[in-house]
Amino acid sequence: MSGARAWRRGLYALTDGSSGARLLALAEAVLRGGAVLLQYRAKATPRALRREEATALLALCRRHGVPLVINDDFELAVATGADGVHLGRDDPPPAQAREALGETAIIGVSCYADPERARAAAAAGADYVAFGSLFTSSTKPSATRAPLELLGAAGRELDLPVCGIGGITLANAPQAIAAGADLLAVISDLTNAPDPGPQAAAYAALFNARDT
Ligand code: TZP
Ligand code: MG
Repeated sequence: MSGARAWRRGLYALTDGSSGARLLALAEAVLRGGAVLLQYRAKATPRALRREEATALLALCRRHGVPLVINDDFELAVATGADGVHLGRDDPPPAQAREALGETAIIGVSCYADPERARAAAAAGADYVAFGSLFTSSTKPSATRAPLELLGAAGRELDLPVCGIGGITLANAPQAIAAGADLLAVISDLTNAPDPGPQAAAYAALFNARDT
């Protein structure tokens, strides 16, 4: 992916299950705003439509030089040519996704609040590890809570970007970054914003402020 935006540090925008024009407008806005990575997360969307949507999002991501990661379904990533997959405990193991997607694919693994799971993911070739929910999430209220300290500890131990997820807002994002998050995975604080574009830009600025 020559010309690709560096994806290892910054805003990781996740789609919210919407479809059609709303989905594409959301994706376009957050990409314009400066998201470094986009995840297609559409757990309730029928399979045929998922393929259509992933294909449309991939075209959009290519225009912005941003990788597209598919949640759960590495076969959809293979079928559409998306850049990677994000896997949780109910999904196939990272090694199986690597086999199917190849060496250059981005494979992310949910580690909840479990550093041992992050070690195993790193050993299995994950490209980033995610911890959360860091804060109370309206999208996934039942999610395990993960202490912020896990972010820094994992970053120091593993040579991988560390992603924080769950209940992240512009108000608490600086705390997560200070604790060691390289990537902030966000849904509702983007989709609930009056305009997701400037909201994404405000997240991007949090990282830029620390980088300079
Ligand atoms: N995993 C832990 S919390 C969460 C996921 C997928 C949802 C994140 O959404 P939000 O709206 O940013 O809290
Ligand atoms: Mg999953």
